[in-house]
Amino acid sequence: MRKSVILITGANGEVGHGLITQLAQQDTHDILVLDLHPLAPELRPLVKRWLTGDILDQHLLQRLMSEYDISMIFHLAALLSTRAEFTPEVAHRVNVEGTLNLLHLAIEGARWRGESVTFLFPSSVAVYGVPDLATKTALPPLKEHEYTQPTTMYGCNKLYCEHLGRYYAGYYRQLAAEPERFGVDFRALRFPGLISAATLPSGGTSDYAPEMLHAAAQGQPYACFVRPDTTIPFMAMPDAIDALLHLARAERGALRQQVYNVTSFSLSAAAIAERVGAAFPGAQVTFAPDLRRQAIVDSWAAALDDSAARQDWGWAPQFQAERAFADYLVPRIQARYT
Ligand code: AKB
Repeated sequence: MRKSVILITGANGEVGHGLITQLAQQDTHDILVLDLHPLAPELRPLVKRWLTGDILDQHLLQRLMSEYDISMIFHLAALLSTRAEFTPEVAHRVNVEGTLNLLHLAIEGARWRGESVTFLFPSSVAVYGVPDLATKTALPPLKEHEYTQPTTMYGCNKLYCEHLGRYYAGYYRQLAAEPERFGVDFRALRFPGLISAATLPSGGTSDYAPEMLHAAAQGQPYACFVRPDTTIPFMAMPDAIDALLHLARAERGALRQQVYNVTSFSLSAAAIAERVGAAFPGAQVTFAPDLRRQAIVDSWAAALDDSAARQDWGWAPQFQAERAFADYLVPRIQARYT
C-alpha cells in the first residue's frame, strides 16, 4: 500500500520552515518534502522523508507518485521577483513548468486515489502592475481581478499559474469522452511581502523590510534600495502560515473563487525604518534607491483588498503592524542574534 502524505516543495524556503513546524505540531499527516538543497537539519526530525531534487525532474515526480498517496500539495518552490529578472527563462521553467509538473502529479494522483488532491499555491502581490505612481497612490486596496498586468517575469509566472490551477481544477481535458471524475482542488493565496523573524528571504524585491530589521538587530548598517515613501502590503510569517493552513482546511463549498488576496498591513519604507529605529536604537538605516528595483515595487499594489477571503473562509490576520513588530518580529529577531 502507498503511504498517505502531504507533499511540500521548496521546503527549505522561508514559508517552508514555518509550515513544516506547524504541520508537524498538528500531527495529522506524514510530511514528504522536496527541495533543491538538503533539508535544514532542525526540520529533518519533523518530516517523514526529505528528498533533494528538482521539480523539473519528471522521473523523480513519477517515483514519488508510485511510492506515496499524496493527498495535499503545498507547492512553495519558486524563483522570486528580483532573481527571476536575471534569468527570466530559467525563472519561467522553474515557476511555470515546475508548477505544471506538480499539477500533473496532482491530477494523476487524484485518479489513483479516487479523490481530489488539494493543491495550495502561494501567489503574490507581484501579479499586480499599476501603470504609474500617481495611479498607485490614488487607488483603493486592489481586488483580485484589478490591475493584473505584471511587469516582472515572476509576476507573469504567478498570474499564469493561477490560471493553470483554475484550468486543472475545472476544465482539464474538457473534450475527452470521459471527463475527469477526481481532479485538483486548487487554492491560491496572493501574499504581500512576508517578514519572518526566523529566516531571511533571498531574491525578492520586498526583501528591504526584513533585511532592514535583521541588519539592525546585528548592529549592521543598511542601505534601503527603495525610496522612503515606497508603500506595499506586508505580513508577518506566522499569519502567512496560518492563512495557508486555514485555506487548506476550508470547506470546498464555501470557496467562491480559486485565488484569494490576503494582507495584514501596508507601511512605507520610512515607517518601517522608524519602527526599526525605535526597537534597535543603534540602527543605521539609509536610503539608496536602486531605480530598477524601485520601479518593480512601484508597480505593485499599495494595499490589497482581502474581503473575499474574510467572507468565504474567515480569514483575519493576528498580527497588524503594531503587534507584528512588538510581539513577534522585534523580540524574536533580538533573541536570534543574542
Ligand atoms: C518578492 O519580492 O519577490 C516576493 C513577493 C512579493 O512575492 N517577496
